[in-house]
Amino acid sequence: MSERPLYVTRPFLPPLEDFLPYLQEIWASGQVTNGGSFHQRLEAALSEYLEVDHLSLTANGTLALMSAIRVLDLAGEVITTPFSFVATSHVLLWNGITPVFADIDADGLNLDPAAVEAAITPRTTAILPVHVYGRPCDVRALQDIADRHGLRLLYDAAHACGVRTAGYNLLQQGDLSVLSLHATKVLHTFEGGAVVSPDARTKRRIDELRNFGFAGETSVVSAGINAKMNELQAAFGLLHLQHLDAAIARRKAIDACYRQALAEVPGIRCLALPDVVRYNHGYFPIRVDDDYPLSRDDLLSSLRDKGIYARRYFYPLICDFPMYRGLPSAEPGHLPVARRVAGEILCLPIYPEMDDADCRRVAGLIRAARPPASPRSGRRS
Ligand code: T4K
Repeated sequence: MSERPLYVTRPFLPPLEDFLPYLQEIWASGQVTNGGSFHQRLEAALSEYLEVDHLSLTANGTLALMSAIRVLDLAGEVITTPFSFVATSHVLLWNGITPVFADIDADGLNLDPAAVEAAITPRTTAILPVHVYGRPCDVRALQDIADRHGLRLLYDAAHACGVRTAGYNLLQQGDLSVLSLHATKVLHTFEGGAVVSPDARTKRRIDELRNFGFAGETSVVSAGINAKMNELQAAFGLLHLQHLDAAIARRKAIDACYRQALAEVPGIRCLALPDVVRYNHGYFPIRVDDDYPLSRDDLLSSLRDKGIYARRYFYPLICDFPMYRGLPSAEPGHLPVARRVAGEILCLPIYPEMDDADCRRVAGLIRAARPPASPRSGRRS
């Protein structure tokens, strides 16, 4: 009997009948988008869940970042990480801003504050760090740098929904934080995003920007965009939110299962769990180093041959894509840690629908790998 394929993630989908009452309510109301009742309810419920006061839902995380950049009035150069999904830098280019790539730290895999400070020039207006895999950046060091140099600090918290930190709220760091609620995220609305603002005034400006800049029926106060979340998405988010804690608990169990099963495998390193009150276990990255019998890419291929679709989040580095390659900060040799990590990283399947047998199957295949008969392929320097 062939075993079921496993993907790096699968969107949470409750039984369809659970969603039908929400659809019926939308149909009955006739309001399908533009700030309807589900939109308002999800904004309130998600704010409460995340313990933030000023949250704006958006159509996706990318438009949330675009809106945040506009509200902060960023220009010139913005220092960011090359080890992220490409949207993190694309939003800078779309706003006419030059991304300046700084290296990451080898353990946290987030922007290294020392590298950020070294990258500051007179044209720098902001820092755009990412809490990669929901692992918190060194928020204190980054805030200190921002304060000393008069820079804005915009967090790409696309992966950080549901992460709880001790003594501070991760989503209320810096000037603004942005979430993604894409289907691949721990909480999703098919496509979706959110901006967490520090105060009501900033939230109002984000709300205006996501709605073409309208401040009233006949008043347009900014050159806004259409970044609104519709009622179907918002209703789904409201339903998903009810299952989120259980889903994160299940993810945690899969994480523990992998750690145990991979503990003794030479050349495979699980990242240390971040120092947080609750992690969201949105990803399960491993690092594949030279002590492993296969290159990272050969391991990826051998898993795919068995129907296990792990992913190289994040390879290639953003700075290696053609639209960034020519930047001085993208030069080979400038980002040694990020480059090494991007060559070793592999994200294994993790999602609530998986059971322990799925996890042990993946780990078993990784443990059982033997060196190929022919010379290695795919190993990055
Ligand atoms: N900043 C960061 C740090 C981000 O990671 C992202 C997005 C953003 C900003 C931008 O936020 P959004 O504008 O997207 O809200 C995925 C997602 O499309 C993207 O949202 C995410 N980061 C990125 C890390 O991953 P792909 O190209 O890897 O997705 P895809 O379609 O290959 O899906 C991965 C796997 O998930 C598939 O192999 C199977 C499974 N899957 C996916 C979808 C969409 C399903 O089973 N069902 C589905 O409907 O980018």
